Amino acid sequence: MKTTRSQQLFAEASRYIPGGVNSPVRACRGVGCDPLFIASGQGSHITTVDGDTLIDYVLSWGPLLLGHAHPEVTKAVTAAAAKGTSYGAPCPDEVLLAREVVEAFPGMDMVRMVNSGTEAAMSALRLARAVTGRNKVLKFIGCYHGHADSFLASAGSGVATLSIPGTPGVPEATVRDTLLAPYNDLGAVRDLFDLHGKDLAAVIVEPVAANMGLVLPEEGFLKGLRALCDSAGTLLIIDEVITGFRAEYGGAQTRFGVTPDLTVLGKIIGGGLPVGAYGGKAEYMERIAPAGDVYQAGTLSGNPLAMAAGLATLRVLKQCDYAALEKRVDAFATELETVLRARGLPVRVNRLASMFTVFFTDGPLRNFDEVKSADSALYARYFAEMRKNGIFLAPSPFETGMVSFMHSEEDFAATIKAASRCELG
Ligand code: HOZ
Repeated sequence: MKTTRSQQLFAEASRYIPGGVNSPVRACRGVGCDPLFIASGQGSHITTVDGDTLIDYVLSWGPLLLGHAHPEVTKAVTAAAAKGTSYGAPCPDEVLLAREVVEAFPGMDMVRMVNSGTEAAMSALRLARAVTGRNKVLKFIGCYHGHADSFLASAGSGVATLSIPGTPGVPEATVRDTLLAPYNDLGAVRDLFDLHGKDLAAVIVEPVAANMGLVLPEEGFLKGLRALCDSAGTLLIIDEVITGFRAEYGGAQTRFGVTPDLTVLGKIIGGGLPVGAYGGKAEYMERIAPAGDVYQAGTLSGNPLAMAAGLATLRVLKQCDYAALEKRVDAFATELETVLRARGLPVRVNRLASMFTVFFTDGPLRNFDEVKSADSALYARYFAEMRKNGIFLAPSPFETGMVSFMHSEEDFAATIKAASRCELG
């Protein structure tokens, strides 16, 4: 069989880059395939270096809610680039984007821009530790908050995809400070508060878990966390890297009516360029240097290109009809589930707003253990078959499908058709 350009590039990449990729999940090991190398993206589609065009439900793992190369975003980035790519000094768009972000989230008075979700989560935890004078953090099994030491224990996303067991390279003391509870299990959280409440700096949670596939919070879960944090003087950090400006404009915290002490953001606020941010109440945020004594810095933070892309993205999103997109995604997910079930497969398609995940199971999906009981070998076959039929899905059962405002009814119909045809036996 002829070697494709993607295969050639992957072979060459593997000589120079560990595993041939710059982030593990995209290597597609979780589904037993080689990665496709992408030449371009437009709207809801990507085109590979071999000239194949696919409907894209990865969307760079979430930021492209406006699809690839949206004209407003491209115009803003191009104009910014013409004026220089980095100053290492403040620029006007930083102020505008900060105001836009602060106004979108009810409990947020101030925000600090960084370069990735990992950096944002790591910095938010440092701030929570400084504010409380405590060290421990509680995270949920299967949730992913980037790759900082404190968050790698039982993490979702690539850690789950590659079944990486512990966290080699993470000091034992750091591991000891990370407490773990199953997602949606308030009882387990309560037990940990009973034992460690006075040492607990923060609880960090994905308000909708999106790094173990899409798992929804049960009624009362997020509010229960808020109440427990209040009773122990622990800060609640809501990680909206995936859900911010996607679950709705003001994020999942607005949708579920829970105000955190600190919010972690990424993806969409950079419109596809590398950005993260963390924000919250002024009394906490003013502890950050140079206003306060908690050090955190970055030459590329508030980068003019990234700020321009984020600002253009949020301005367009503000005019978008989120409810209409959610209704369309819901109908699409229902049809997808029906088509796959009609083939005799156990299947559930979880969905919320413009996110969805196909799980090959009939069982409940409340936490990572239940997610793991879904048939991941079947997901791998489904992924490969769909890709052959022009549909680009997350190359792991522990990730979430993303839809953009650019996805059309024709895209959905083509996806359903591919699902009804793919060979899964
Ligand atoms: N952590 C990303 C998904 N939640 C995957 C990033 C990548 O491999 O590109």
